[in-house]
Amino acid sequence: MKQGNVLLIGRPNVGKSTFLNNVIGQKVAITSPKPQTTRFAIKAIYQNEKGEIIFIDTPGIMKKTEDNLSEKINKKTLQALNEEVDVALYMIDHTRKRDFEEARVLGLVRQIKKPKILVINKIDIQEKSYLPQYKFLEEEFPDVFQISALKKLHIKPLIDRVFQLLPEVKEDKKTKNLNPYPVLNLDAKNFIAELIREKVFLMMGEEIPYTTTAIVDEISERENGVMYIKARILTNNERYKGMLIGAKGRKIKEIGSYARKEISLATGKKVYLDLTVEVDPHWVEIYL
Ligand SMILES: Nc1nc2c(ncn2[C@@H]2O[C@H](COP(=O)(O)OP(=O)(O)OP(=O)(O)O)[C@@H](O)[C@H]2O)c(=O)[nH]1
Ligand SMILES: [Mg+2]
Repeated sequence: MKQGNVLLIGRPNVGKSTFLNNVIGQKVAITSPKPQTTRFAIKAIYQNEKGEIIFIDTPGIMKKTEDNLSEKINKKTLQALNEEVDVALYMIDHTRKRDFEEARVLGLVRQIKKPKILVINKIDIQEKSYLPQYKFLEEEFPDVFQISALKKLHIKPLIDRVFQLLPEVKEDKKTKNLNPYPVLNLDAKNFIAELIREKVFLMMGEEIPYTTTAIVDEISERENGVMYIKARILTNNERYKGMLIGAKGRKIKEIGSYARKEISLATGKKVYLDLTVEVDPHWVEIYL
């Protein structure tokens, strides 16, 4: 069988995590239209009759910025590049112009001395395209695939090609995944915290997600079979806390209810989510 590590790399928002989820067939990485939704490398396993792929989804590399959050997140991607990689998927979004950020990612991709595939994502969008700006890349990358991660278009030929490029290993090397889900490097608490953070990314305006993180303190099963989860959203100042709570606590209720429904669906259990908002100006240093 074939087996290996496949790195997903690209600018923020190109659709790396959407691709991962749709290949695996369930949500393993959170997604949103906001940049650097992914904050650390996520490893998830995909298996079929040909073998197995350990995908490493990374945070999109951002332009150098002053705040230490994005620098810290960028570092996580740089670390992932130093891990053992058998194939790299360099994903681009043809609906966005090529720019300095893209050049920076390309520079990193060039340092990877392993087979690489250029993946042009979002081909379901036709109206707005800068594809000619990316044409020159086709000389550098022998393998080019145009896909739609969201609409699941042309994914199979890409996966087939990945398997061709992966090394052959003996059947007994098969990964024994003890997790109940395909994510290899997140436990239940961290996974649920990610789902909560996704709702903050989806339901709050531009700046707030970057000032927040989510922490799950407790998961326990109550006698009546209800899964009790105690979680906190941390933000770095009082003003954001107020916005997260909303008038009469409406916003936090909305975030909680949306998160609870998804956790319930994912676990097949009734969920009680005790969600609060706290100010912690040092969460980046502590939790990332
Ligand atoms: N139309 C369209 N939208 C897509 C496609 N793939 C992803 N998106 C959207 O693009 C946005 C970003 O997707 P993500 O999967 O979070 O992107 P990412 O590359 O993981 O981003 P970071 O984690 O921030 O680096 C989301 O709103 C997705 O729904 C696609 O094939 N077509
Ligand atoms: Mg992502």
